[in-house]
Amino acid sequence: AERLACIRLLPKAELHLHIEGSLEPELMFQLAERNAIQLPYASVDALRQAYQFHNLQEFLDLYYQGMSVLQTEQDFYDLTWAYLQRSAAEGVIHVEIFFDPQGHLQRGVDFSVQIEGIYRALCDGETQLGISFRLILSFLRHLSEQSAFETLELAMPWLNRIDGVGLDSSELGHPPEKFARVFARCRELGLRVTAHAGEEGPPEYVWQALDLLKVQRIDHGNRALEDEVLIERLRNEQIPLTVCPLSNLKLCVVEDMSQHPILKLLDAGLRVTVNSDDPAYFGGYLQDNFAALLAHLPITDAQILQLIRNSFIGSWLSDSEKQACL
Ligand code: ES4
Ligand code: ZN
Repeated sequence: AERLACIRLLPKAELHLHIEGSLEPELMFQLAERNAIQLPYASVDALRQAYQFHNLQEFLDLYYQGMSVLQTEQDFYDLTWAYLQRSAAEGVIHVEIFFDPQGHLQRGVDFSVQIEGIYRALCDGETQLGISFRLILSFLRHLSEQSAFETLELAMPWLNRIDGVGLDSSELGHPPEKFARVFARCRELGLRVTAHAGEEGPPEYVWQALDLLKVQRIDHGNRALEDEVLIERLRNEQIPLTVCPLSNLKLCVVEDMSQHPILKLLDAGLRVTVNSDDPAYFGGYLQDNFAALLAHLPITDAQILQLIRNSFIGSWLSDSEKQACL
């Protein structure tokens, strides 16, 4: 309990957070009512009951359904502001958040509505809560390369507010190579690049993310452990891994928290960070993820400090901003 109190007080960064995945059932119902949308659940409790997943796809089905209540700029603001308030209370001082524009465009919600709401909350978070931020446009990998290019085109007027791009959604069957040309264009535009890889997908997808997308981070990366040569590559280049313990548990990427590979990844010398991914769906925010590690793994104080330090080293803050946090 004392160690957890210390973790809460330490300044931390979160690098892997889908803002739509921070939509708590209570807010989902409020927004549904505000927008006259009928949810297929009788109550907040009934909705929470449904959060039992056997794999990534079962989660994604509810995640895309849940985000359908987000309609107005104010909805995106309220969503983002709620996440920032919770994070500030846990000692988070820097966030790098994903948003999924295609998940909203498909429903007729303009790019400008999404980004104006999210960005205004992020700016308020910086001034009122002292949380610095980066914003990451994530492409849905189950959609086509063309859809990703079209989304990038819609983002062009807003590139001054977007720091980088990511790649998320259904991993199996949608290898990084599908988006090599999109990511090349993004890099030409000066955007930073990251991709989900090795969550459910094989080590080959992590190789592709590195070699074809030329990513600066790997989101998840658990399955890299199946490939010694890949581990050596990740260690040599000190590629940050944004690991998400509670997410891995809820999506059955690991059988039990005591089986989580995070200590193996750390012991292999990789730049591992702890993140909450979709906290409203997976049972907790950053602090809850640390609590789960402490409860189920023989993690040392030095390892905890390393994870927290890695969250700044692996961030997209400038070197001088990082120095101020380390
Ligand atoms: C996601 Cl956990 C996870 N994996 C892949 N895509 C996602 N989108 C939101 N959460
Ligand atoms: Zn994720």
